[in-house]
Formats: sequence, C-alpha cells, structure tokens
Amino acid sequence: MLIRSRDKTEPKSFEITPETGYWSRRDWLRAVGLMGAGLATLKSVPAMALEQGVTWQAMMKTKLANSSKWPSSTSETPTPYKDVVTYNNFYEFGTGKNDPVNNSEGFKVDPWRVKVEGEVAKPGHYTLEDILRPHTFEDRVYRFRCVEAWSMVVPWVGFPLADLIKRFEPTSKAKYVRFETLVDPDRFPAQKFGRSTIPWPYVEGLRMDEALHPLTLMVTGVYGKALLPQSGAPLRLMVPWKYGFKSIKSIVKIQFVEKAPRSTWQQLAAQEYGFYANVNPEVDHPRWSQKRERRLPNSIWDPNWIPTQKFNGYEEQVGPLYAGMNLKTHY
Ligand SMILES: Nc1nc2c(c(=O)[nH]1)N[C@H]1C(S)=C(S)[C@@H](COP(=O)(O)O)O[C@H]1N2
Ligand SMILES: [Mo]
Repeated sequence: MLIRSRDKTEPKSFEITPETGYWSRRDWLRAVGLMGAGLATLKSVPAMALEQGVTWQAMMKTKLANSSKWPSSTSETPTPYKDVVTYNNFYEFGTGKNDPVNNSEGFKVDPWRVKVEGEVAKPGHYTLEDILRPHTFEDRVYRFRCVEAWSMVVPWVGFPLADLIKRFEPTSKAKYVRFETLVDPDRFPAQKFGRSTIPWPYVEGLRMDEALHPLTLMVTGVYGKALLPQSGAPLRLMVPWKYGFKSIKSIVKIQFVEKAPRSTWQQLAAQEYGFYANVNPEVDHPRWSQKRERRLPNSIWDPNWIPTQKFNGYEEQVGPLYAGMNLKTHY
C-alpha cells in the first residue's frame, strides 16, 4: 500500500490496527479534497505535501495552536519556563537535576511507536500520529509535587488519558494500567552499559479508576510548546495528586493488566516509595517530612517553603477514589 512507501520506518501492515496509518492517509485525503480521486491523482501530489499531511510534528503544531483553556487551572503563579525545562528528574539522562537538559541535545523522537497490549480489544503498535489524531489539546495549569519535597506550578498541554484508554477498549479484566519508558542507550546515555543507576525500562502504573480520572493527563507539551526531551518528549503522564515519580516520561508501552504492576521505585525501595504515592502531608517519607515543600523558583537563601496539601490540593476531586483506605499503609 502507498502509505508504506513513505519511509522505511513506517510499520509493516501486520502491525497496523484499523485505526492507524491507513486512516491517517484517508482523513488527510478527505481534508485536501482528494478522496476518491484515485491512485493517479495521489501519485501526482508533491512528496512534501504528503509528508506534511501525516507527520506527528505537523499534527502537534496544529493541535498546540488550537488548544483550549481548561477552566479549572490553579491561579497560582506558574514556575518560569526556564526552571521547568532545566530543573528535571529524568534518570535516563543522568541523576543530576541539570543532566536531562545537558544530556538530551539532539534527542530524536523519530521513530516513535506506542505498543498497546494486554487486556484490550484493540492492541497494536501505534504510531505517534495514531495516538494524537482524534484528541483536542487542553492547557491545564497543575501543581506538581516531587517526593523529594520540591514543587512547581506547570502549564501543561495534553488530553485526558481516559480518552485515549477508551479507544483501546479495555476488557473487564483490565484492573490496572502499566506504562514503560523507551529503552535505547543510543538516545538515553545513562542506559549505556556500566552507567546504569536504576533498572530499565522505567515502569509506572495506575489503578484503572485513577487512570480514567479526568485529572489524569497525557501530556504532549508545556507552556504551549511541544515537550522538550528533558520533560519526557513526546508523551508523558501527569497525575497531579501523586508524587512526581508516578508521572512517567517518554512512554512507549501501555499495558492493561489484572494485577498491580510493580513500579521502578517500588523495585528499588518499596519501604520508601509505594504504589499509590499520593501526596500526603500526614504520611512522612521514612527519611524526611512531607509536611512542606520548596516551591520553585527558589534559592538556598530563599527556599520558599510552603505547606503541602493533601492530594496536592486535589482532595475534593480524587478523595473518593481512596474512601475507606488506610493511606498510611497504602502510601
Ligand atoms: N522515565 C522516567 N520518568 C520519570 C522520571 C525518570 O527518571 N524517568 N522521573 C520522575 C520524577 S522523580 C519526577 S519528579 C518527574 C519530573 O518531571 P519534570 O522533570 O518534568 O519536572 O518525572 C518523573 N518521571
Ligand atoms: Mo520526583
């Protein structure tokens, strides 16, 4: 088929589910008025136009330009862009806060596929275009709290994870969603042999009701721009009522499973980092208090300590998810 001749990295037809490449070309043809015009006409379209019609970059640009404002954003002052993209945790690029920005220059998103598997009616190896296509982006300003007791206020761009999950049609056996980050030592220097600090891939998971909660966002951008590598390009999660480590970056796998997945930080130190990881000032980390946080921007002279709120201030929205649960044992 024509779509497969576009470039060598295009998936083979057997990897394509009905929603994938074929439909992208069809939609695009319809948009430019070529639908039904047949093969001859298609061949005469300049190659460049074909490229622009289907690349995720073009799709991303249009969607970012047409994003809608989410009405429930926090009115707190956003952390400056500079801090958001230079003070990061992304161990694939190194453990220092500036390692992600310093070690990610030239990071290539292409090729990018998201493998969807497990308890779903529509598993597949989806292209980034497939993932993004039907979704409208929203601008949402969320509080963001790392388990290390620093925090930011970030204007994310994205769409509800629930909208994506529904497209895959999870079965009744799908009780949890498990996510994986890309493993590629050529793109993530800290994954190179001998330099690893944590086991790869980075793994995270959510209970199905948490994954479907309207606050859970699949993030594609920050401050109105596409995600930079250090922030988890091209797709990362944002679960604003949980500690930052739950918000996995650069996702390449979404798995629907029956049992609670074991996350990277549980594997490393289960007594310190639980599966739930809900922001909670009443439950201290074994080595430090979680009662307060350093809100960025700050400095050593002015650490800007503020009190931490239960569920990071989203208790009204997410409290019911944990009704009757002991949050001290389910930390
Ligand atoms: N793949 C991957 N995802 C990750 C991490 C990581 O090291 N690798 N760090 C987590 C942690 S601890 C935090 S606090 C946030 C940081 O997100 P930010 O750098 O965009 O602020 O990403 C989370 N997602
Ligand atoms: Mo974190």
